[in-house]
Amino acid sequence: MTVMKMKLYYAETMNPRKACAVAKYLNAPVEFVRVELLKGEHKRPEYLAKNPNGRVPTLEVSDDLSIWEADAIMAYLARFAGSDLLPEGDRQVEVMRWLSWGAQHFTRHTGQHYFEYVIKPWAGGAFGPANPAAAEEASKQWRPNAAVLDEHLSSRSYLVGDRLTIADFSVAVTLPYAKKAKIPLDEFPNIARWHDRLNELPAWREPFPAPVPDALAA
Ligand SMILES: N[C@@H](CCC(=O)N[C@@H](CS)C(=O)NCC(=O)O)C(=O)O
Repeated sequence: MTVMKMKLYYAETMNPRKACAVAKYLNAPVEFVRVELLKGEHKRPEYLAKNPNGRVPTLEVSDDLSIWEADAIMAYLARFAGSDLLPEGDRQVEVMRWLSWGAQHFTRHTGQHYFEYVIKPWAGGAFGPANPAAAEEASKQWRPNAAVLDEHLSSRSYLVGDRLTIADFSVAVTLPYAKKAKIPLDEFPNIARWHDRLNELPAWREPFPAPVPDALAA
């Protein structure tokens, strides 16, 4: 195995945002490598060898270890740093619960808004025009789930044990885009307050190492 500096392959989109924010928050020893999605760099054989899904982010740890899935990359970076962003014991189980819930019940729907109002305009017609009906349907599915999170946050500052963890970085990932993506965040004041608190972190506000193209800006 060749020892090398870890490389974090990213684009300025929502899933890499999690990995970049945690890398920046932890001041992790990674080299950021920008992947140009509109040029299809993520579908080239050399990239597919690191991540057969052809998606970003990917963390290349060594010649024979590449980690894909943003949540797993955050967990790896937290463990690497010995950080409480990934706590031990029961709190780790709680983190896993929120990661799973976020993917299945929260970001699944807010991600539809992000796709309609951020990704489609950015992709310049490759996915067609924004579909407001699809976003409205996503909001409908999202509201009962958002109500669960809003209630959870009514007596807490963060999702788990009242300390910042990777669960916060994960579940909140679409919220920087709430206005642009027309996510009805105003209906859930505790979620909005929680996100305001995350916005106090420079690593959350500006997770990417280079300027973000206007179309992808939060
Ligand atoms: N579940 C994956 C999703 C990764 C993902 O879909 N990334 C998007 C950018 S946000 C991507 O690479 N899209 C390009 C494609 O699917 O071709 C993760 O959490 O890392």
